[in-house]
Amino acid sequence: AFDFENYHTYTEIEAFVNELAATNALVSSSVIGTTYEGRGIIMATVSTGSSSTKPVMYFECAMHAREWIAPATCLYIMNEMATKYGTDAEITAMLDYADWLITPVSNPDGYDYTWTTDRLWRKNRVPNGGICYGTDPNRNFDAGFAGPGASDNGCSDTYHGPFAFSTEEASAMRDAILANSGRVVAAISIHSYSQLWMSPYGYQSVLPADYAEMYRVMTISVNALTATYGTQFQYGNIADTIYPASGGSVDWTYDAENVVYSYALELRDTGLYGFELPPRLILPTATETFNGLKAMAQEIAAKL
Ligand code: 0X9
Ligand code: ZN
Repeated sequence: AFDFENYHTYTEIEAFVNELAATNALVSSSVIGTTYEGRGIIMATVSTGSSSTKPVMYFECAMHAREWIAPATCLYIMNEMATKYGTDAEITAMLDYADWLITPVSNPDGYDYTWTTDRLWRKNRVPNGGICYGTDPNRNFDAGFAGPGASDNGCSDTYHGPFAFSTEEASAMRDAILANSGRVVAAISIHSYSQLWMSPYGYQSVLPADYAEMYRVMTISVNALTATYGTQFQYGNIADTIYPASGGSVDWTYDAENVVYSYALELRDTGLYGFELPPRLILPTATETFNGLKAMAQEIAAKL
């Protein structure tokens, strides 16, 4: 059985998702894009019906390669959703209401590179012509593209790329969202670290029209997360809570597809271990995060 208390290579993660799809009637796996180095970006759909028209909750994990707690948390959530339908009342209600789409490793080339070569690599692995590699896929969405908090230097960790959606990682997510256009009610981008729950915008400090509702649900979600083990999260809009950052996925899902519950999360910790969170903290982090997301999903179901 898959070991949720340790980190896994992309090959292991792909095998797990495919096996879950083969053995669990609620789960199907698909490949939403192919990276520069030829890896398939795998997405799991957890749904009670194959021709569902339910609302969609989209979870994008590990757009940044080194943030290993993100894929670990998303795999835990995927497994909980898939294996506790019909026995756990909350999970049953969530899957009766919505389909859950989960991309556990949104940037597999970068993720693989953190296993083989450089543990702290962040971007994808597209060559930039000179000696530097990689575009930051979370600066590559068409939402304030090439604005504040993004670099036009291919050697920078926040390089936005030559044009919006130049990366397979960002365009694959765009296409997966557009394939469900009108159904997506939540789009969650999972990162580490800093313990933050954030809403649009990142590209400007101006608050969106839906900020009051975004903030209301963030408050409830963070309270549920904190109630689990006492972990403190700050929350608010991206630009003021962490820093201005343009071209991010959740600004795009909000602006382009009107997804009000578009949130970017920074999971544990606040810097003691940083990106290298010890494996013993995977389950506590995943559990509290899932509790926050369950509270969010319940609010959305009650509101919409
Ligand atoms: O800089 C980022 O992309 C994120 N922080 S991280 O340390 N994980 O790199 C924050 C992203 C905020 N979200 C958007 N700008 N959409
Ligand atoms: Zn990140």
